Amino acid sequence: MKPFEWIGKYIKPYRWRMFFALILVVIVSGLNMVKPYLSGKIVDDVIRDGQIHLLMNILYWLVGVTIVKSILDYAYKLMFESVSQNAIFEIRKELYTKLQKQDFTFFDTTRTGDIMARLTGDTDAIRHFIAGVILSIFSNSMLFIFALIMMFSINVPLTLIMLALTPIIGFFAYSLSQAGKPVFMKIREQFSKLNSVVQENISGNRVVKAFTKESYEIEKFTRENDGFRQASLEASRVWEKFVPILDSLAMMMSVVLILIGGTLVINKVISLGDLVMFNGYLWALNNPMRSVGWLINDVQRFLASAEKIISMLQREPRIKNKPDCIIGHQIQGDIEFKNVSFKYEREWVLRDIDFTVKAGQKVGIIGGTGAGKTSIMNLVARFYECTKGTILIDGIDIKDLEIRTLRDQIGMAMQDVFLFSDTIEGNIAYGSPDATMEEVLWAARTAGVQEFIDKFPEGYDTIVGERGVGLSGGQRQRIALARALLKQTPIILLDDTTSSVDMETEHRIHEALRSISQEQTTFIIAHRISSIKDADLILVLEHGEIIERGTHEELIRQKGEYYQTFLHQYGDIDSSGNQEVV
Ligand code: TTP
Ligand code: MG
Repeated sequence: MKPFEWIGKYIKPYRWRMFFALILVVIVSGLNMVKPYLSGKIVDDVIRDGQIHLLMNILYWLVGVTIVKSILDYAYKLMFESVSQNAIFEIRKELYTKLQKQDFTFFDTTRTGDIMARLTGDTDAIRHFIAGVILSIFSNSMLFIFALIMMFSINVPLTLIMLALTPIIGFFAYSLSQAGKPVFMKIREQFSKLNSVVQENISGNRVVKAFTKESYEIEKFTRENDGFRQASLEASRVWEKFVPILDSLAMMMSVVLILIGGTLVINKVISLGDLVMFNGYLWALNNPMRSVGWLINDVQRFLASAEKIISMLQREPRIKNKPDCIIGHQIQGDIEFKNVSFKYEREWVLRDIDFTVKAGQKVGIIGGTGAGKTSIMNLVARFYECTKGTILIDGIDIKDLEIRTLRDQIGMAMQDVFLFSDTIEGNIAYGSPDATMEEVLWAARTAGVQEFIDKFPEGYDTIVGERGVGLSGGQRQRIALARALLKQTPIILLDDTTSSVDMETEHRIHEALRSISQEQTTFIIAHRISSIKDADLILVLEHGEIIERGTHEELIRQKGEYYQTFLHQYGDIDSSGNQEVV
């Protein structure tokens, strides 16, 4: 979609308001002609002809016109502002809604700064275009036309001469805008660099302190800060070079006018009042020419911002509902991976993954770092689509299920826990806003949140900071677990959820989990054997492949990779694999 056509869509609901505002602009431009006209009248009728009684009338007119003009000015500016604010309100809303629909791949490949820029700087460029640029183009054109009409009515040749001179101002103004363009672009770029340095520094403040890199960070900031200063100074230099030229040209036009106009007055072709009038209209000829360069820049800036916003609005997520997807299916919990292979980009991350889980069974997944455990979870929840093979839930290909139907029935505790800056209770109930306090407490007890909650004087009402600041890693994990459990879904995915809690607590949590999740199909990813040893099926993953599978006992008997891990974690106390050890 073309930017102008696109923006028209947002202005259309307010077309009458816009139309009315434009009418007011025409009236105000007309009223702007009154003052020079009356000045001419004063010179001719009052001063030359001595009709003193007209003076009061003229003054009344001047005051009246000024008041009406101010009121109308105020009214149309407000109208334009309200149209632009309403339009960008819609644009922001659409952008944000689109953002919610985007998949993991989008967020993997788009920088936060870019998304923020679309929602702030770029939408502001759109606002400026509607409230400033459109208005300015229209009102300048009106002034130009009105002034020309008035000037032609005074003297045609003089008007033609003045008109011939205006393109010179236009040319210099355009050159100024072209010279200014890269500089202003640089200012904006420098500003966004400055912003990202600050943003990263604040997010990473702990790492900065831990490695005592404060001075390095200050240096980094100073570099960008200086870049910003240089760019701004450069802009002033360009500006200061051209503005005197523009001013002098405007002055030259007055000189030419006085020269030629004066001669006409002496030769009695026009009156002195006419010359005064003419001089008054001259700015209405100059002004549009002076603005031309900036308006072109502003239009270009609008086009650039609009194109970026349009492309974000048009970007379709790869993961989306099929037109005939199954909505509202009540999941039982049978899960089957059929020859599933997967890559995020180029490298294969999972190869030929093949397993079946019956509803209510517990699956443990163990394997080294980067083996692909989290990726399996990502596929079950359809955060990414498998590259080859099929994933079936209750015999239905998950690509045929409505995304919401699927994800609403999956409780998930992710590996990198994210908590919102809200109360602990708010965080636990994030996915289940209708849950009663009893249910929240039950989830909290099961996940072991209850065990540490007394340490906080405000208990469940304690507000946790951004990303969970103020809590230990293990505490955060337990809140995330409670959040997943509270949803009471037929499928639960726990990714490394108890890695940061002590063995003792972990044991209690797993006991509690076993007692509550009889009917729930549960995936537990872990590095510790203790977390998964009771699973109905344990998958041992290595470099994206299942190298061993079975129950704990079977795997111990196989004396393979799993057995080796077991020996590492429990020592050689009982290498026969007898259960007392674990
Ligand atoms: P994971 O599936 O994240 O590996 P893991 O969960 O088994 O590892 P850990 O125990 O450390 O949690 O990653 C498998 C590979 O996929 C790894 O090489 C990194 C890559 N990968 C991506 O390229 N993009 C992603 O978003 C993720 C999650 C992984
Ligand atoms: Mg992982």
